[in-house]
Amino acid sequence: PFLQNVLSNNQFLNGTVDTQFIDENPDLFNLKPVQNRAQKLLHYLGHVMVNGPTTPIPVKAKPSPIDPVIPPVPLGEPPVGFRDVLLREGPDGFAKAVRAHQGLLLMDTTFRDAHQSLLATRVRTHDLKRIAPFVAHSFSNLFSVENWGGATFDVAMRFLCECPWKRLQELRALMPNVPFQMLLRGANAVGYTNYPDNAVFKFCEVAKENGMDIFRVFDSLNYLPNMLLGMEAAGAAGGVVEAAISYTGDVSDPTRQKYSLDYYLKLADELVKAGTHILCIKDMAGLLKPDSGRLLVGALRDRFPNVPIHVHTHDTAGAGVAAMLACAEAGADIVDVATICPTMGHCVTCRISLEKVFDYSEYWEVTRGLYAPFDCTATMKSGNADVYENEIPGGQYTNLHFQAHSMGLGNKFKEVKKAYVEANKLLGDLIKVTPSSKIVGDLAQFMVQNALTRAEVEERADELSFPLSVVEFLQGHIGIPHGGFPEPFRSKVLKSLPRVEGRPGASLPPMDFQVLEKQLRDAHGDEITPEDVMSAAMYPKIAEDSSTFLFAVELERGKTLHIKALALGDLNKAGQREVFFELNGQLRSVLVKDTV
Ligand code: 3PY
Ligand code: ZN
Repeated sequence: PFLQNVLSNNQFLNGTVDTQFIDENPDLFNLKPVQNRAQKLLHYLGHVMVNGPTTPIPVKAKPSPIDPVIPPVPLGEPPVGFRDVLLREGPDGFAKAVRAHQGLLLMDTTFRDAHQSLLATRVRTHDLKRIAPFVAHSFSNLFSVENWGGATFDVAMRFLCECPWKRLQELRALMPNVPFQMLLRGANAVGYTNYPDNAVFKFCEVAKENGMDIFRVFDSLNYLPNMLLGMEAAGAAGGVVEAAISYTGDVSDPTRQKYSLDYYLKLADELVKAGTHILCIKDMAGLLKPDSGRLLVGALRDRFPNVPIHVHTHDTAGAGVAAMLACAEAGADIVDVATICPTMGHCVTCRISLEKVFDYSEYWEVTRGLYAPFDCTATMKSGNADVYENEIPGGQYTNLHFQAHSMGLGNKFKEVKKAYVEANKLLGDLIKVTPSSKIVGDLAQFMVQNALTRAEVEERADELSFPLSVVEFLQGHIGIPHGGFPEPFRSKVLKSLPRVEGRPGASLPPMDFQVLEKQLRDAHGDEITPEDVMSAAMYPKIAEDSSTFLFAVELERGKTLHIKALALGDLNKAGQREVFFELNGQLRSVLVKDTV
């Protein structure tokens, strides 16, 4: 409005403007407020709550209009499953029963890792809940359903305006018989950097109270002190501890010996010594070829005859099913599957009704269509064996591809992947998984953007302005990589910057949950739960912005709207939903067309 006023001012238009102009024309400041800003904002929020976020996306794909068919579920309680053993006998008895079980067991990753990798983590609680009773009734003999942790916590709050805790509670109520499994990033919990120790312990405690059973604990550098911390936290909470060794390189390749068979076996020794209930090989990039899987799992089986072995993979190159079957033959007790990849349908050896698998796959095939704009297949049309070279983990592979397309740099993806290989070498050949994979990715993008080769980066390391994540990694913020930090690169980048000695969490001051809770109560009223406190502990800014809490929107200086999302109404005949808000203490509602 100020500019409009200026542009319609005669004196201004005549060009007779002097320094007195502003003082002599107070009318310039008669700014009419834009009307209905609050109502527009409520409409926008209502739209996001009903139809999901409208993230700018690089593809024209629209959500499919076809409604998923929810397969029928018999009346009554679902059959008894492995969770019954866990509740009766505790984590030790559960691990014994798993090891004693004849035949291969499955973990279904559809509720977490599969959509994290293929649909940008966007599957909403709504679609998970619709199929949950069917899973409980039809697949009661699953080892577990992986449905929480990893990136889902962050994405639920950041993009879906959902409370991750509510998701866990609701699924627990619908699937009482199947163990739930989550991915805990060790000392990084469900975040991207190390938290104080007490935050990791408290997080596990609250997760267990909300129904979590099995904690897959990894560290992005396989840094043992961080892994032990996460394992201790999960164990102290009463959870089943599944220590996961992140796999990279190729154990069967004599020329790739930084991560050799001996390296993995020694790490496994430490994890078993620390009392892990289950040992996991976490092949987050899908690098485990059948021969390597046979070699690694066979050696672990011989060494630890009593410890259940669980193998996780991705199907980036298309060899996932072959690798999992090789691991099973070599003695793995549990492998991971999804309705999508490696498909559950292939695992016909697993005493799961094929007919039920068909219904399940059909539900997800159609539901997947609802997420078409986020589907990696929108831009990625084939398997990618180049993952054996670049070792990019599944979720990051699709993410980087998507990002390159969003920026109109689809043709640069190959360059980004090549730079990723070089960045990894610069950093000393790391295990690459969240968050170390992001650090390598940030360095790769920095190299592409600035057209720098590895040799140039090495030579000019003391003068370049590296991404913060790279600097912090070199400072030791997420732990110490196998083989130590790369020198002289590290010293050249850091110069006199401080270095963290040893395990980062050990030198972080404990988090004060009482203070945090009080801050939340002061800002949002008394309905703050321990779960809200944990959300704020993990992601202070995002939890604040998420619909779990009150929004405070400052329209202009001194004019703040306090908005609380209250409820979503049922679908009316016109295909709309009424969305209820509290706006500055008063009840308001908007009607929003449900386009999903
Ligand atoms: C995560 O950390 O979210 C992962 O899925 C790592 O593989
Ligand atoms: Zn994975």
